[in-house]
Amino acid sequence: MVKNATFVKSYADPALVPKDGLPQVAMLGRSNAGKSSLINSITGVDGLAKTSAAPGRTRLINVFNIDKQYELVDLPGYGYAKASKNERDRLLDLLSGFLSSAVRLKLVVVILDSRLGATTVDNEVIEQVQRSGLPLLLVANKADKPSRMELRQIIQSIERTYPNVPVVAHSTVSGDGRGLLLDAFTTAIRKD
Ligand SMILES: Nc1nc2c(ncn2[C@@H]2O[C@H](COP(=O)(O)OP(=O)(O)O)[C@@H](O)[C@H]2O)c(=O)[nH]1
Ligand SMILES: [Mg+2]
Repeated sequence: MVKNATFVKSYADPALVPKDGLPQVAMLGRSNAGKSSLINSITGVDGLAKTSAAPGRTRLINVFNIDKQYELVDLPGYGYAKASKNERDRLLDLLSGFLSSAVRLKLVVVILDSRLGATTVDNEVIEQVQRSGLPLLLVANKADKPSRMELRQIIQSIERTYPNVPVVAHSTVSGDGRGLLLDAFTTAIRKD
C-alpha cells in the first residue's frame, strides 16, 4: 500500500531532471496504453496523474513522489498515430535522452495494451531499454478487456519474445496486479 503519493514537477526536457535525489521508476508506453491510470491505480490517488480518453496529450515528463522512498516518472506516450514525423522523432529522442541520462533510474516499466501485446513501436522502445542495460518490467495493462484465454495467449507471446523479462498483468478496473507491481518497484529501488 502507498500511504502518500504527491506530484513533484513536470519537465519538458530530460536534461532538466535533477541528477541527485530519490531512486526512480520510469513508466513508458504507447499513448493511451494507460500509464497515467496505472499511476493513479497503484498509488490509490484518483487524478494524481492526468488521464485522457483522447490519445497524445502528455508531452511532459511528470514526476511523482511515492512515500518519500522513490519517484515514479510518467514519460510522454509514444506511437501516437496522428503525431507528425517531427513530433515522433522529438519524442523518441526525448525517451533515449532520458534513458541514457537518468542516473537515478532503477527500473523501466513498459506498459502494453493486453489486447495488442507488444506492437512494432513497443518492440523498438523495449529494445532501446534493453540496450541501455536498465532493469525492465513489462505490464500487460487493461487486463480486464480481453477474455482470460486471450490474456493468457498474449502474455505467453510477450514472454516468448522477451524470455528474461518479467510480465505482470494489470487492470485499473479490477485492481489486479497492483500489489505485484508495487512489490516489484520497492524491490528494484533497493538495489544498487
Ligand atoms: N478497461 C480499462 N481501461 C483503462 C485501463 N487503464 C486505462 N484505461 C483507459 O484508457 C484510456 C487511456 O488511459 P491513460 O491513463 O490516460 O493513458 P496514457 O496515455 O498511457 O497515460 C483512458 O480512457 C482510461 O480510462 C484499464 O486497466 N482497463
Ligand atoms: Mg498519460
